[in-house]
Amino acid sequence: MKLLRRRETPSLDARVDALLEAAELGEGRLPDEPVAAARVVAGRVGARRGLSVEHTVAALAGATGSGKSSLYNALAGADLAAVGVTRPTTSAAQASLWDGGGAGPLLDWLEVPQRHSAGLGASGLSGLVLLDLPDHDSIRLSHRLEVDRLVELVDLLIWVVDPQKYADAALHERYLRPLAEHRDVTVVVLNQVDRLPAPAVERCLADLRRLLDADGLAGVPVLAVSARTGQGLDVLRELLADRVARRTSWSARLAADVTAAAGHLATAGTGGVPPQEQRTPRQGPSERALTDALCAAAGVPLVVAAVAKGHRHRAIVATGWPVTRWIRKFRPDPLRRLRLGLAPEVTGTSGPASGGEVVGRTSVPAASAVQRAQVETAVRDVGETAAAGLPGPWAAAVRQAARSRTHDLADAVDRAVATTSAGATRRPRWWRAVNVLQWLVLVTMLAGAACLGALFALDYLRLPKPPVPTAGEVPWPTVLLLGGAVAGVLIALLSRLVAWIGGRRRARRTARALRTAIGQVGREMVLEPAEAELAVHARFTEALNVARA
Ligand SMILES: Nc1nc2c(ncn2[C@@H]2O[C@H](COP(=O)(O)OP(=O)(O)OP(=O)(O)O)[C@@H](O)[C@H]2O)c(=O)[nH]1
Ligand SMILES: [Mg+2]
Repeated sequence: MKLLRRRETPSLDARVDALLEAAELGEGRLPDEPVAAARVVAGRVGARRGLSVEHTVAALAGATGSGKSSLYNALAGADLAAVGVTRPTTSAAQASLWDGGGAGPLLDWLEVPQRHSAGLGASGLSGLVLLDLPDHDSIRLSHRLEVDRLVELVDLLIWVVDPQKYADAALHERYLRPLAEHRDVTVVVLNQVDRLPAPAVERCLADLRRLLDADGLAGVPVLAVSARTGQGLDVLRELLADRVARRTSWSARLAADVTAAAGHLATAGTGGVPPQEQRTPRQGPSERALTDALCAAAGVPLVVAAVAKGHRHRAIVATGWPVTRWIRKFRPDPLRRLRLGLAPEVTGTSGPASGGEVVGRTSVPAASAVQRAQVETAVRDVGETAAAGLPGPWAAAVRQAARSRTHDLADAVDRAVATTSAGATRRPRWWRAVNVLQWLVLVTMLAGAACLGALFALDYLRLPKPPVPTAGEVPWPTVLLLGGAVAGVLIALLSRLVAWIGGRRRARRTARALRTAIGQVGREMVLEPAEAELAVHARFTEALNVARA
């Protein structure tokens, strides 16, 4: 049960950590203001919890003349604060302490030097630090700044209003509405009720409650009091005694601060739009389109054709008829012409993924303007797909992340092409065997030719000819010469056919490998940055959920 409750409501520490994490993740992606505010709140939590948690700082805040100082004096039971007829009267905050031992550093942190001792334990307010604040709607800027500063720091806010000005827009719009999260540490006091007839007090209270409901402060205690006659002060004292005894206002206030700061961060992140269900960018049509565009821009069809042609070219050089194959050598290797098929000179570990740099590029023609535009469109589409359903700033961050490495894309793809095509020059083992066979056949042919030459010479010199063995009618040297020639040419033609098939297969394999390698580059340089940004957003949302709990 305990465990369950802990999971439902994380500790203040856990919430602050989550808020800080969300602020960190939002840095540079969201507007600066809510990010900085979240950090300030986290700092404040650390500072306040290091000070006396045995004391509850309650501040009397309100418009000039509402009777803050009068209430302050009435609660303290002494004329500590000046109550004047000239407005505004109070210009600096002062503090009244009930059993204030140990509250010094707390008041130092609050920067309230004026302190009074209001009494000891018997009052039931032991541990209360009551502040009388200047007027929040002051004509004096210093008053407003003092109020704003302390309203951010105190544990409990007591808003003092009077029957004339309780509906004042300045109070509701500038303070109460933005502090809606702080309803657990807010009390509203309608002072000067002695100036109203009893039925009017009820009407006034009902109207005030309606306004507070509209401010998001439904359920906050609203008390009718009179500092002059003492009416309702008992109830106020009781309420304060209860809050002080609980000693939880400080943490409730900080928790509300964390909730509000997290809420502002969330609003900054979503622009008020609830995040729709997200699609994962991987395996989407946009990835395929990106790979297509990158392959086209990298000249893959050209490379694949060159792989097939290069394979056939080298096969002919290796297995052709030795008498004519040398002619081939004058023709350039189609693959080498693109500066491909050579092991790339990589100054890194290996492969395009290592980030190693290929010295010089391949000679595959650069992508056309149309192809480049298609790559750009595909990259944008990946960003759009990944950002789909994300709210404004996060969608922008994801789109930006998808584009972030576009300038390196062409080089990375070129490296992938160079590395992948390096494997396309492997020489099949049968080439060597056929080559040996070709030379054997040639030697046989030459032997036949030599024999015939010798016979011709003997004949020319009119010398007796030795008996020449025959195969049927045809003498063997002739069989060897012609048979060798025919066999050489036939072997060459057959090899060509096999090489043609092999070239086609190798081209197909290379096309697949190139597509995989280029797809990998696209994934690393476009999809993964976008996904990383999506993960940041997911962590941000998760952190905010913890912080707001
Ligand atoms: N009738 C009546 N008058 C009150 C009551 N409380 C305060 N006053 C009078 O209202 C005037 C203003 O009171 P202060 O206590 O000085 O008001 P304040 O809110 O501290 O004003 P600033 O210090 O200027 O912000 C004084 O003349 C008080 O006597 C009350 O409950 N009933
Ligand atoms: Mg005053």
